[in-house]
Order: sequence, then structure tokens, then C-alpha cells
Amino acid sequence: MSEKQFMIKSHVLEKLKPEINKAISLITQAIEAKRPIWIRHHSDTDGYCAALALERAILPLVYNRQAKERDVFYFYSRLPSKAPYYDYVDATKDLTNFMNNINRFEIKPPLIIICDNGSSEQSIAAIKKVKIYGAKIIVFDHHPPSHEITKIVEAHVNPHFVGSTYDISAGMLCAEIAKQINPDIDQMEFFAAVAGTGDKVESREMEEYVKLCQKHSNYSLELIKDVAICLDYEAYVLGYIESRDLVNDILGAESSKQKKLIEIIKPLVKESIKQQLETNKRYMQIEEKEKLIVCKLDIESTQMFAFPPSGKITGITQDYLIEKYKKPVISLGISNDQINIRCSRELKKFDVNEIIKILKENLPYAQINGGGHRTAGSISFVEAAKEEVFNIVEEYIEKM
Ligand SMILES: [Mn+2]
Repeated sequence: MSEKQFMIKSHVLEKLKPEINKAISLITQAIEAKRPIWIRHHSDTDGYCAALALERAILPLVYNRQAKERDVFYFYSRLPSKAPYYDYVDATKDLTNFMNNINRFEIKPPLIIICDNGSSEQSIAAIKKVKIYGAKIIVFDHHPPSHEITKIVEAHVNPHFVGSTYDISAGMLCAEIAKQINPDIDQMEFFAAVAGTGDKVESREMEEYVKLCQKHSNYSLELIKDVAICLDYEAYVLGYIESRDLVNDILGAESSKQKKLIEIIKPLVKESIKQQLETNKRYMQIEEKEKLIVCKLDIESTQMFAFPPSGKITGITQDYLIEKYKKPVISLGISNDQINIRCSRELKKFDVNEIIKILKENLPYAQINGGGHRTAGSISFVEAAKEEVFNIVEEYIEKM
């Protein structure tokens, strides 16, 4: 295993190698032993790329182990999760479904692979619950991780553990892992580039994947961006549905279908984002400070449809303001029981997870929840605490 090369050169990937190898051997052992493999993934572009990369690698190997084609159905499953963690409700559904299979068909409990979520504390109860019934767990994530998770899962791969906070997204990581599981698959550099684009990764690693794509005549920069936004939109449309063919075709399993799908989806996305930006520009409140711009947007009164969702509405504003002012921006999308936050990465001291910690300490009655990355995340609370939460967030921003 150790002689296998990654698609790109990266110190982060090299340092992750022992844990990656551990995860890969668990996956290949599961396939050999006819242990079902269930993939759970965040339902955004990065999460889909991560899960579909693994699916491309794993599914043919699962087929090879089955005498009858229809049996594959019992040995492989992939489902998106809307929550940014392994949701307790999703885990309970998984548990119910795999126990039904075990009781009916006498098969083993699954190896559950959680992609682009699963690293944070909020996943602990869900993971412990499915483990009581014999499931094994692998987590591939790039959100700030909890060491508790490492103690309860079979393998936990997360770049934070080797000192990298935002160089490699879950999709980039899983594209590499998929290629090592099954070297026969192609398109993995493309999956990695689309994933990184979806999660706005700006790293040397990201540049390498884009460079690899440019060597390939079919993967233009425009296609990478188009697929990233189309996948994001379809993720919202699909919700909890798998839709294997559709998402695979958007990623280019069948390129003629990919082209037709992009032709339909891209104008829909562009139009809804354009309309939302017009609304945001009119109703956002801008405060120009010495070193930064602070933008407040009331989501409750500016959101028309479910797409773009509140996080994305905030992101649209953020992108627009960075472009306009050429200095660091903090955007707050404010709902009655939630604040979405986007912050320029130059503001090194800013950390959404730190704000959450402060809020929890100061407002123990507000049911503070949330998380995400350092500069992009959300905080939820009981509606009654809106003013108090907002004051503390403002105080925190004052210190930047
Ligand atoms: Mn991600």
C-alpha cells in the first residue's frame, strides 16, 4: 500500500498517509468480507464529490464480489445528509435500515463512511448509537475535528490533525483515497478540482489539481466552475434523495448528458443568484470601519425561495463586497434564530467556533448551537435571545 503515489505532491497528504492507509485497508477488507458499505455525505458540492469519488472506486469492486448483480443493492448505499454533522435522525434511519437487512438476509452490519461531516462533537451520539449495533465507522472530513471522534471510530482522516486547516477539502481528500482504492478509475483530478471550487479552497494543492485538469482537454476551468455550481443547486433540489445517475452525469459519467444538464441548471442558478444579489444590495447595511467592512443582512425579510439558502445568501453578499471594497469583509446573515457568518480569511483572529464558545458561556439559556469552519459557519439560538446573541457577536467583531 505504502508505495502508492498521490495524484499531487502535498506535505499534508504525506502526513495523513498512515491514517489514509488504515482507512483504505478497512474499506478493502469490508469489500472482501462482504460487509455492506454505506456512505453518508454532506449534501453540498464538496460532500457529493467526496462520496461519488469513493462510489466510483468502491462500486465495481463490490460488483466483483457478488454472484448476482441485484445483490449489490444490499451491499452498497449512499445517502446525502443535510446537517453539517452525522445527524442523530439520519443515524437512527441507517440503524433501522441495516438491522432490517441483517434480520432478513443474514448479512453483516455495514462499514459506514462519513464524508465532509462527522468530525465534530455533534456526531458523537449518532456514531455511538450505530456502533452499538455493530457498524464500523470511517470519517473523512475537513471541519474542525474532535479527538473524541477519533476514540470511537475505526479511522478518522482530517487535515487539521496534521496542522492544515483549509488546504484540502473532503472531496479533494476522497478523490485521492478513491484513486488508491481503485487505480482503474479516472476523472479524480476533476472531482478534486470541483470539490475545492465548491468549498472555495485556495491552496497550493488546489492549484495542482486545476493544473492536472488543464492537461486534460475535456476539463476546462469553466467546466469545473459550472459543475461546482450545478452540483450545489441539485444538492438543494435532491434533499435526502440519492439519485445516483443524475449526480454522476453532472460530474461527467456521461458527457453528453452532462452538457445538457448544465445547459438547463446553470441559467436557473445564475438567475436566482442575480436576483438575490439585487435584493441584498438594496437592503444590506454596510458599516465601513478602518480595516474592514461589516455587512448585516436581514435574511427573514430578504429571502424569497428556499434557494439560495441563508448561508449562500450571506456568501453572495460577501463575494460581492470583497470585490467592491478590496478589503476584508465580515458578512452577517441574520435570521430570527440563526446567524450565518462569512469572514475574509485575512482576518486571522476571527473564528466562528470561538464566538460559539463565548456565546455558550455567556448565554447558557439561549440553546446556542452551530459550527463550521473558522471563517464560514452558522450559529443558532432560541429566538428570544436574538438581541443578546447579536450584541456579543458585534462586540467580538469590534475587537478585530
Ligand atoms: Mn466541505
